[in-house]
Amino acid sequence: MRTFTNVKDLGDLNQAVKEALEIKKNRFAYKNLGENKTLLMVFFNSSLRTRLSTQKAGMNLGMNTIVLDINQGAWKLETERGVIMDGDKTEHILEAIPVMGSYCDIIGLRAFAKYENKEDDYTEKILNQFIKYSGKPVFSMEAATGHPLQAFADLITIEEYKKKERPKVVMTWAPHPKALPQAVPNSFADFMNEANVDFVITHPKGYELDEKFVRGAKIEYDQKKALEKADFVYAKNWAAYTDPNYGQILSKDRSWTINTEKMSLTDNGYFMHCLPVRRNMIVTDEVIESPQSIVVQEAANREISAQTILKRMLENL
Ligand code: AN0
Ligand code: CP
Repeated sequence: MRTFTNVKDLGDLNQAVKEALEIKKNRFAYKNLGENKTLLMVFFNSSLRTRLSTQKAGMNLGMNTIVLDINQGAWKLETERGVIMDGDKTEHILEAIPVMGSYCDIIGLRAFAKYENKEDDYTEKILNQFIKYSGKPVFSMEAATGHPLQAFADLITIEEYKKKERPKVVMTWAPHPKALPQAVPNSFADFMNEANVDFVITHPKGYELDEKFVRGAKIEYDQKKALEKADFVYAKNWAAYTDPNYGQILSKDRSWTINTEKMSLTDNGYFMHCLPVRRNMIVTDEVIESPQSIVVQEAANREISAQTILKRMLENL
C-alpha cells in the first residue's frame, strides 16, 4: 500500500477487516517489521486519539515515530505557489514536504478542511502535495474530505458488535456550536457503502453531503423514523457542504441530540461517535454512559486500524 486516503485503497474490505482482527489478537506479531523504519506524523490540527493510537500502532510494529505539530514550534507554512512571501509565512510547503520526507519512511498527515475555498478542500490540496512531493507513502490522519482511519476503526467495531448478518447502521447529524469538517461523515459513508450493512443517513435539510461519498445511500430526513430498529447509531456533526452555505452552521437544533428516548426506538442499538464529543449537544450523559455506548471500544480500535495500514505500507516499502 502506497497511499491510504479512502476505502478503495484497502482493496477487498472483508479481507482488510479480517487482517485487522488478526492483528488485534496479537498486536506484537510483526514487531520486527518496522525495525529501523521511521514514521513521521504531521499535524496541522489538534488530536488526542489519532496521535496516541497511530504512534502506538507504529511502536507495536517496532517503528520509530516522530511527531511534528506544525502550529507549535514549526515555521508557518505557505501553501500557495507563486505568492510573494513578504507576510507572516516563513517557509514554503514545497520545500518543507520533501525535507520532511527525507527524514522518514512513512508519513501520516492531519490537515483539516479550512472552509475558505471549497475547491481547495475537496481537491485535497495539502494531502495531495504530500503524496506528490514527499517521495514516501502517505496516509490520511484526517484530511480535508476524509478520515479513513476512523471509518476503518468504526467498521472493525461494527463487525465485533453486530448481532445480525446485515445490521442497520444509521448515521445521524447532531448539533454542535462550531462548524466541524465533513471528513468523518464522508469517510463513514464511503466505508458503509462498501460494507454488508443497511445504511441510512439522517440530517436536517441543507446538510446533504458530497454525492461522491454518499453514493445514493438512503437519506431519511425524519430522524426518529431513521432510528427505528437501528443496530448502530453513529452520531456526528458537520457543517453544510452544499453551495452557497459551504462550511456554515445552518442549525443548532437540540431536538437532534441523541437521548434515551431516541435510543429506545432502536433495536437495543449501540451508540457510536468518533470522539471528541460534546455531551448534551450531540448525545446526552445518560446515553453515552449507558452500556449501549461503545465509544471507548471504538476509539481503542483506532490502534488496530492504524496498525493494519502501517503493516501494509511497511510490507510494500
Ligand atoms: C474533528 C471533526 O469533527 O472532524 C475531529 C474528529 C475526529 N472534531 C473537532 O474538531 C471537534
Ligand atoms: N477521532 C479522532 O480522530 O480523534 P482525535 O481528533 O482526538 O485524533
